[in-house]
Amino acid sequence: MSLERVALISDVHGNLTALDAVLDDLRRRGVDQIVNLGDFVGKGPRGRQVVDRCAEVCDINVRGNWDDFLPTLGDDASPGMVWWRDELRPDQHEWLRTLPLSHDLLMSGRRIRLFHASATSPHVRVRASHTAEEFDGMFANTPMTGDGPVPSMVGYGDIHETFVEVNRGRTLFNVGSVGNPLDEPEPSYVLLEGALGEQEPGRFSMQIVRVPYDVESEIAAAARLGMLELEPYAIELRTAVYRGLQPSQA
Ligand SMILES: [Mn+2]
Repeated sequence: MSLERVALISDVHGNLTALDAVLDDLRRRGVDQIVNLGDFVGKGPRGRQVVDRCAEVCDINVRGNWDDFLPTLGDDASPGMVWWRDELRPDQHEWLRTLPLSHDLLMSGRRIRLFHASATSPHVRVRASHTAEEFDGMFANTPMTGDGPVPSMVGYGDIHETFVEVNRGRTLFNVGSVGNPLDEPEPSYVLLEGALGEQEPGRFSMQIVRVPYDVESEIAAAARLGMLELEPYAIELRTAVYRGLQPSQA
């Protein structure tokens, strides 16, 4: 029996060069479904094209924290934020705000729950080094996730850092980031292989895939488009060092 392949991508953050490299990799491998865990916009220069591309090619799109707050910002926000907000079309502001916050998959008997940051909210962050309570919370039903069967696997984005943790029959994993990876500079995504919709346990695998792309061409596009906060973006893409941890550029 042939198995299905589901790709989980996240945190594209307006980096169209990285997204296209990952989509090309997906086409070559052959996937049956693409699920995007959110943060389409902000930080990078081409949120508008990224939203359009994802709306077209992803089967499921989930809302991230940036997708949730960016469209609601007023003109008193920082100039960088206003630039990212206004780079999007009004219909995209609306589209982002209507995306679901959680998505459940059944694959080879595994109940897999997917969301952006945590079962509480896209704005509540759970780091790779977390407490036991935070781990439990990722598997719990909440007003955000609804009352479906509780998952045995949970996948998320938000922290831009891949990891897999198995603890007493429950697997928590992070798919990392396509457009703004902070564990290493190469974009990551997760590929699940199994029998989609199948209740009985069966063949199953998950892998973390890394895709090289043209970082300098992405930075040049940001410069050409006049994106603000260019320097911290360039350092993040080249070195995977988060802007909050970069030496001050005062
Ligand atoms: Mn993000």
